[in-house]
Amino acid sequence: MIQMKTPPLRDAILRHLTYSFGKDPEHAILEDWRMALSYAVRDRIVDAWFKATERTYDTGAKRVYYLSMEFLIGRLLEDGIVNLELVDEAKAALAEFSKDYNEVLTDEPDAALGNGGLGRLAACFLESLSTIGCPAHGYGIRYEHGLFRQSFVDGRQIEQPELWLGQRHAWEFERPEVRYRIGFGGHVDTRGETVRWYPSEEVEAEAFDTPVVGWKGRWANTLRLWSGRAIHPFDLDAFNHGDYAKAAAPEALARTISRVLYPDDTTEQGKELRLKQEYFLTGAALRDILRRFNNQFGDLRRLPEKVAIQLNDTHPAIAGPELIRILHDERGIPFDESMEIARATLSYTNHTLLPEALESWGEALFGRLLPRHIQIIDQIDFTHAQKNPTRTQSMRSDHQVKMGQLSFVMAHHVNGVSALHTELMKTTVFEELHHLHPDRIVNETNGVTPRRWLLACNPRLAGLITEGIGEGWVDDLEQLEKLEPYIEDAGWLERYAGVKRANKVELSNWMGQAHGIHVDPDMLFDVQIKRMHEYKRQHLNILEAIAHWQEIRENPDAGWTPRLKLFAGKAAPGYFFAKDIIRLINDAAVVINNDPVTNKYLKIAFLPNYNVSLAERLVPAADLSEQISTAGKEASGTGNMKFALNGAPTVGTLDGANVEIREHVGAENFILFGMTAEEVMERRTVESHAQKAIEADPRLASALNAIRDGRFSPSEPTRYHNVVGNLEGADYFLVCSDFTDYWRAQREVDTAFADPQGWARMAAFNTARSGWFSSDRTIRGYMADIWKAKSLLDR
Ligand code: F58
Repeated sequence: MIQMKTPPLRDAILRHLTYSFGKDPEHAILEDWRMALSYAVRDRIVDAWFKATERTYDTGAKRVYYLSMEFLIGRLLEDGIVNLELVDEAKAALAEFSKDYNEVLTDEPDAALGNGGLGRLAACFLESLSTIGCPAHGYGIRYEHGLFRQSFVDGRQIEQPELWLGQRHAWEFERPEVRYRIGFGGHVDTRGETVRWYPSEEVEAEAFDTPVVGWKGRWANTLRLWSGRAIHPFDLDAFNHGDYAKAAAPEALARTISRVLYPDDTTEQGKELRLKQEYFLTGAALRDILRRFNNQFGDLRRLPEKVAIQLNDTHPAIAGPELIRILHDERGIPFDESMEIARATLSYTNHTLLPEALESWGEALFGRLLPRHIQIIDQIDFTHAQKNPTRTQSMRSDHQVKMGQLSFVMAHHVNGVSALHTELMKTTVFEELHHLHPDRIVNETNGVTPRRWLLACNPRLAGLITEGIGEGWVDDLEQLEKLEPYIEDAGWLERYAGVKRANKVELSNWMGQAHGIHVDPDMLFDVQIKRMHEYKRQHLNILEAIAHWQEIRENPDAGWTPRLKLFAGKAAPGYFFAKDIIRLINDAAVVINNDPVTNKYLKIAFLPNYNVSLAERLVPAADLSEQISTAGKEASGTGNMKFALNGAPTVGTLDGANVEIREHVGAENFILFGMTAEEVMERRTVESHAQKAIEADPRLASALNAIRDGRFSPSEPTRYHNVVGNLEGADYFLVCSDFTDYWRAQREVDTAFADPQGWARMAAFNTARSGWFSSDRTIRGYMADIWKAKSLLDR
């Protein structure tokens, strides 16, 4: 490899400004500066990247492939700067040109190539894989439009297309030489033992690579995203006949496949495209993996020894049948052996037990798009049934292809994402398969990368920590426990509280400037930020706020703890109930914030367009973390970990990773409420459970009445009848039944927050004891228990 001397960052910026972008400092616009700095940082990442690639080849090490329909990476410039420890140098270099560091960083669009936790987890994992030095690739889709942009008009969610590629993007390398043909439809030809699939439609997948650098630039892996292209991009004949639309049609059609990220709703037409996207990603990734394997090792029987493929949920589950198809149909390996090789290579992570979120495909659609794969699935199913004669459930029932069953059977390990969720997998969706394969389900509780979610987003706290215990915590987060003795030191605790206060001031200023929302930073910042979903129960939160408001009005001088309730989150465009909840929160905010009697004590704000960058602002400034899902429904949660780490105690149920957070930080530093998963199942069997809860709690009844009477929607009093009707009726997520205890827990919070030192202690214990929730720990778990992969860094 050619070794070049690394120029000072300042010189590199200037060089790129001049020669990559053709601008001098006088004429450069903000975007030019952002691009020049990004290229200067990227150059250094590339050096680490080449070294890592070379070492992986030289050692012949096993490689990990993480297949995911989503990578919610957000902005990348700060990530690179922080991991390469260039913060001071970058600030100084920009200052020389009178440019503000933060302004340059925030010029970068937030790449929202994911919906929520599942996609963000994939991004944290990539960073941890690089920090650990495990050879790995992420494979995904290069969506032209990520998750929609959200704004509010009269409190209602409006969706607009997201345009992250509308500005210049600094991080990807186009690989025009890496292209694969991906087919759909057509027919299957069987001649004796030989089976061949002849697709009727083909598109090309083209690779775009983004290097992902780990801590201190010791290692870098690749995120390879596929973009759709037409094989024959242009119909010259049509063009010559003057039909310009027809001439451009092949290109438009092929590009549709990587055009937009699915925002989690399902129309029939949309479903076909989604299935195509899933096969597009998986087919391209497998060809690429096998090409690389073939170049280095050859013998396909060694695939499981050198390759571990992780399926992020069932979305890439077609990998099982596709790998068998390649091994058997194309390479001539007997079916059963192909199935065993595939199974020994694949593993699957489950992220949800919600029945409506478990993927299944109508067999007519599936068979039409993937005629050979549906045959292979039947053969997998048959083989599995023969080996397990007591089996009752099949991969095909009710004219549906069940992707969860397929993924389970085709994986050597299946993991849950928190301890509770893993146990529930064994007793609910995968009960039968678990009994047949008792060693297959394992737990790998989620984690978050401390580089982004503490060091980068909360520099004040990171500084205080490093001052006390050194910087070892950054890639060994459990070292945070060394902070515990400091918590007993009143002076240190005051500084810890000062950090939080400064973060709150910074957030308040930003909210004022960006959104015209003015708040007092001494209020308790109570934050619920996540996708909008009934099981996450944002409506429980707003109901409690309304009840609280009513109580303050009745007795304004009772010494209330001032509180700001902050919300952010997007609802799937077709999820009307969730959109009603957004509107209700916004409507309630108008009335409550304008109430002169109460607004010293209670304010509500819903910040639009929640994304990774907004989370990075909110997490460091939160006093209280709302994790209030119906027990048994949130597989893990990862926002809960970010808040705990940054010193916001949780008010929460015993759900997902909340359970483990409470165990780690200590029950006295966690505000628990609500039914357990077991009690939830029991409660559902109680007739009129919601009515009973309402009759027993006048505060709840009164809050529901206010909503029903149009107190927050005077121009349209019936606006929330559907919401109230649902809560008083089926109330599947048990909002009413958990209300009273939630109310009690919130008053416990009020009392605790009124003692600033006591609260700071709780917060600091949350930080000191959250080290276990690093995604480095999670990835080490996957490496040891599932992938059997090793780090190539000498430590
Ligand atoms: C989330 N799932 C879980 N799905 O809800 C959360 O508890 C967990 O912490 C996280 O995964 C990581 O394990 C999730 O984010 C999605 O966004 C789906 C994407 C595809 C469409 C349906 C939603």
